[in-house]
Amino acid sequence: MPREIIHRDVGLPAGDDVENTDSFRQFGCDMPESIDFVDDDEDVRGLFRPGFKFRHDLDGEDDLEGYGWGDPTVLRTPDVKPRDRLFLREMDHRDIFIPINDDSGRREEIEIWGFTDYFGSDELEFPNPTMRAVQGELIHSYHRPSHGPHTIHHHGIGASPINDGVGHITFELEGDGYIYQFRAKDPGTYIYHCHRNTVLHFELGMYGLLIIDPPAPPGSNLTAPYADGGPGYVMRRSDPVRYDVEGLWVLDDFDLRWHDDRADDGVLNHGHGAGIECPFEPWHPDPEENPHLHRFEPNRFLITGVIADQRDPLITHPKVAVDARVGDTVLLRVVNASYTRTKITLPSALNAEVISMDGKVLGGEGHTSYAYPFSLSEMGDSFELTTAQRWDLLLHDAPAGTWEVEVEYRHWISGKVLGVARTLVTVT
Ligand SMILES: [Cu+2]
Repeated sequence: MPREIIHRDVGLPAGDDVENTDSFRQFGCDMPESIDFVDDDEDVRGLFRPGFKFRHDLDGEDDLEGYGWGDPTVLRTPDVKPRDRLFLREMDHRDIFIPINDDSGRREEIEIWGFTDYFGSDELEFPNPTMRAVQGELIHSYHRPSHGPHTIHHHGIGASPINDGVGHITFELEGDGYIYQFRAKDPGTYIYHCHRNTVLHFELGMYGLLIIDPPAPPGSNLTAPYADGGPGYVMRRSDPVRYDVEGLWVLDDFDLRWHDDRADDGVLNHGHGAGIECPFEPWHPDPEENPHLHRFEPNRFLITGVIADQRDPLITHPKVAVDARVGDTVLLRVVNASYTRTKITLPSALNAEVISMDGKVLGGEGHTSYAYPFSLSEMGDSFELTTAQRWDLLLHDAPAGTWEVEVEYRHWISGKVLGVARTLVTVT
């Protein structure tokens, strides 16, 4: 039976042209890229109208030149408005050292792709630097790609299609990139991630937290956006609640074969072929070594960029473990950035309350008639998150103790436990 060729493979370079074949492996899919829209020819593709594709030199955005980006030419953001806040993210990929369990220096070198913050550190951080905005702000999120096209999808934000950054639906960014524009409408926990060849780029680390904070109430000594880790305000129903400590728990898993693109016998190891036996790339002779993207067998399990050693999966690294004082209000933002179903179990003594899901406040605006915060004890103190789901939980009046939280990473179909991570909420 002839093998089915999926649409994205049509029109790609064929034959044994090494350069083209490598290009396909790295970046290959036949999607419009933003550079296509600023070419001089008149052929406008897809959903864009003629006249849309002009180069522009960032009308009203010329301060970007001051960031050392030369004379950037980017695809015009339609209906561009004065922004309240700007994020700049550049693509980078490096082997970086991922800590194991704690900050004692034990670590593993792993190739990561990600976004660096132009205003922040030159180091590639994993997860990538948090974007933090204030409810109601008009956001410009400028992505400049490199090493091939990428996008930023601000997951859960509900941007207009052209600002949604879903490569296969709209376009992917080349050249100097694009300024995504959206309104930070609903306070809550989100993620941003690359949406080109998504399964691979997301796995390789192209994501970070996106948090929309409610403004502080009048008279408060805090100003939104709040610092990662707290203190700050979070919406509970229609009211801002002050929290003292914020835990950011981003659950992830790695199949290390996917993170290895170093050529050994001249064949790239990981699966830019996207799980298909394509005509442009010979199947690796050893399928164990070259899983492509149809096989994901995670062998590293992480919380917020720290590996849980499976022989002793307790993570005490300060990026992950939460320290609070008796009586504090603790906000936990839990995000599943893995490809497993994660099951999170909290000690019942913490009496966690679920206040928000996927950037929607339970009982908040638009949800007042049917949704409300609830105690996690009603669910046996456990909950499951599938990929990209987020729950926010409050611990009111945290009781003294050293409380162990457990995460099981369960196979997305069978539910079999593939890995475990634990961390601590310590209240003194
Ligand atoms: Cu990407």
